[in-house]
Amino acid sequence: MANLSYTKNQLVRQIRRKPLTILGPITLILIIYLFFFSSSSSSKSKYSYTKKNGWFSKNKDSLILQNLPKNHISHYDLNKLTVTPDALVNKEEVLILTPMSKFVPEYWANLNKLSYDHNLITLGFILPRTKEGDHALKSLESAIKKTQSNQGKFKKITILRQDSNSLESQLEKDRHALKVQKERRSMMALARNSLVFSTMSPATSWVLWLDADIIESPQTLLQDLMAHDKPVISANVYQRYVDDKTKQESIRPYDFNNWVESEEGLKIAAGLKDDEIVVEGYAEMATYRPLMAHYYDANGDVSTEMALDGVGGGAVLVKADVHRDGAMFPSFPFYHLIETEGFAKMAKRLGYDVFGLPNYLVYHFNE
Ligand SMILES: Nc1nc2c(ncn2[C@@H]2O[C@H](COP(=O)(O)OP(=O)(O)O)[C@@H](O)[C@H]2O)c(=O)[nH]1
Ligand SMILES: [Mg+2]
Repeated sequence: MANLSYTKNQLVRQIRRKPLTILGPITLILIIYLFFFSSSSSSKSKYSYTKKNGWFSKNKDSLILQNLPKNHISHYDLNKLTVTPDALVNKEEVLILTPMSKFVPEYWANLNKLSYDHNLITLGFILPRTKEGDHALKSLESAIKKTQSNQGKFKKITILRQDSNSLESQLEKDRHALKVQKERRSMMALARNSLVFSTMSPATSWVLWLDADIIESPQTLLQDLMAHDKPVISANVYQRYVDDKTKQESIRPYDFNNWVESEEGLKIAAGLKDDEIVVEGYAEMATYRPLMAHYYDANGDVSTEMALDGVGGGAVLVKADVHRDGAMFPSFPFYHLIETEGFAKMAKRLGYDVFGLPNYLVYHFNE
């Protein structure tokens, strides 16, 4: 008893003489406790879902509001994800997706020359599980190693190996040309869907579909397409070749899947069975659709836009929200369309406009 009152008196005297030596550490411990435990103690649930807007909260204005606990929960506010014609200024992330059966070095060189900030670019590939795919994978991996050890490396690269069928296994079978086309396009659709659904992140603003055999484009491809601020916009895919007669280098249209629907096309579709598709470029199915490939004007304005109903997959820029809303590549007849043409239809059914740039050329490899 005597000891206790002695200690108490000593303490009171100490506080009177040098208050800071005792009260200082206590106040400090109190502040630390409040800082770390205030948010969890104030909410009833284990984790807090409220925005931290206090003095000390980190990333107050960033996309990731808070990561709790120990990064087990990531919060992304899709309202803060911008998709604007000023994409580079706004540091918008782009996902470039390529289904790849062959590795074409010129494609890789062209990709590396893109002038959009590579720190904002993620790449995604899907390769078929075939011998050709094995070969492409080796070349792609060694190209990636070189690029990623240099300046200008990409933010992230994902390579997927396809679990669905691909053309090699289908070649032996004897089929009607149109049927083969349907099978081939439907396999491509599955590959594209696997690719986009496995690689798109909550931070993706734009998705560029770029085929592995597009070997030449303007360095400003991304910025140029973004500037149009369209949900879906396709470049015009041409091909360089040497004219047999004149021996002159020339260009010719390559991709006929960028088209505008026609009365004739609709009439053909109306007469088809549920599981049948319309494919462009077959004499058996003359659709008389206006094809963007034929609207190229060498003297025309490169930024001329053209509303489309079908797109190819050569070089198409898509606002990521179009995919997020559910637009994918139907592997089944969707309004009698599949793959990229079915995608355009689906985007339109979701309320998005689809455009093409007839005078803006990218070039397909010439085998
Ligand atoms: N993952 C995957 N990609 C493929 C397959 N077949 C073709 N590709 C790629 O898909 C894109 C379009 O195919 P391609 O044969 O060039 O079509 P085309 O240009 O319309 O004749 C290209 O990037 C090809 O490398 C396949 O079976 N699986
Ligand atoms: Mg091709």
